[in-house]
Amino acid sequence: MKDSDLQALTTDTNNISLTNSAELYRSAKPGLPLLVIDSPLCNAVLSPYGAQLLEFKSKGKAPLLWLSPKAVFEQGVPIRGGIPLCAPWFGSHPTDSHKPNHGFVRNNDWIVKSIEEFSSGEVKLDFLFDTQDTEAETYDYCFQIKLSMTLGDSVKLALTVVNLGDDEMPFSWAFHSYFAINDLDATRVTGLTGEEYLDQTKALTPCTQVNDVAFTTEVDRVYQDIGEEQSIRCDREGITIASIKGSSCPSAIVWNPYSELAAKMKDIGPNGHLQFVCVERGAIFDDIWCIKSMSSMTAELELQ
Ligand code: TA6
Repeated sequence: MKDSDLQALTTDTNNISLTNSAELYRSAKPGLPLLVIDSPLCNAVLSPYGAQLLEFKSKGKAPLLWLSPKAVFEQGVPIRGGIPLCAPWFGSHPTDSHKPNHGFVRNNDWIVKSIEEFSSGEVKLDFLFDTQDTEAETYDYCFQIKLSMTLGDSVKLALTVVNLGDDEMPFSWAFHSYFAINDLDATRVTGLTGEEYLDQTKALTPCTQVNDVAFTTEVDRVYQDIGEEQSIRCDREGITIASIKGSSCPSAIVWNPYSELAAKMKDIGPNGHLQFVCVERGAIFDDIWCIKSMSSMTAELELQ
């Protein structure tokens, strides 16, 4: 999407401005265009590249999301932090290891279809991704994704995927949300106790989540067919850092790379793992969506 198209969309709004990652985050030029929201209810930064919410803070509250200080703002590279959307596959491609991890929609430009401001103070942005507009990728299926974000006291995401092809389409996806924390030892994820999970650090060994999820080593767990709500808590302070509520998001993934892996990842780096946990919601593995020809499926997620 051209900067001039984005400029045209933002000039009519009171609370949204267009800026560039090179200026905002002192990232390498030319950087990526970003939308900056300063509304009565929240502050947020979004990237049309990946249709990714990068920062979100409702007024009077702590920042909800973590954006890596080492994030790269460059075409072809996913932005580390915020809420990347992984799709149409999760993790490595099922048959071709050369294809990008977590699919290609987080690594491509989306169209900003509309920006609306409501008298309630909420701001709604509609993003569109269409495989027919994406020359960079060849893919067996033809689809459109509509992603609506309503930003106010909370983040409301609504995802609709339309299968434009003649055959049924498998579609794996996840909102790979990075939540900001400041006390990893005391951080717990609730709402998954008693659930079965596949441990990605142990070649997908099946395990049972005995207590709330704690982080004393690398955690990379896939829970399937789970309940709607989880939360992230800080036990030491006795506070809830984030609430996560999904509808038609049957899977959850909980990830923290811990010290060794974080240090090896260029866009996280040493001690970066102390600043975030990922609690992702979507439809992966056995929960994968199968969308009939010319049909759609929809999911919603609310974070606050
Ligand atoms: O969701 C957890 C995970 O799949 C981990 O296995 C880890 O690799 C992480 O995502 C980050 O993946 P990325 O491709 O963004 O580096």
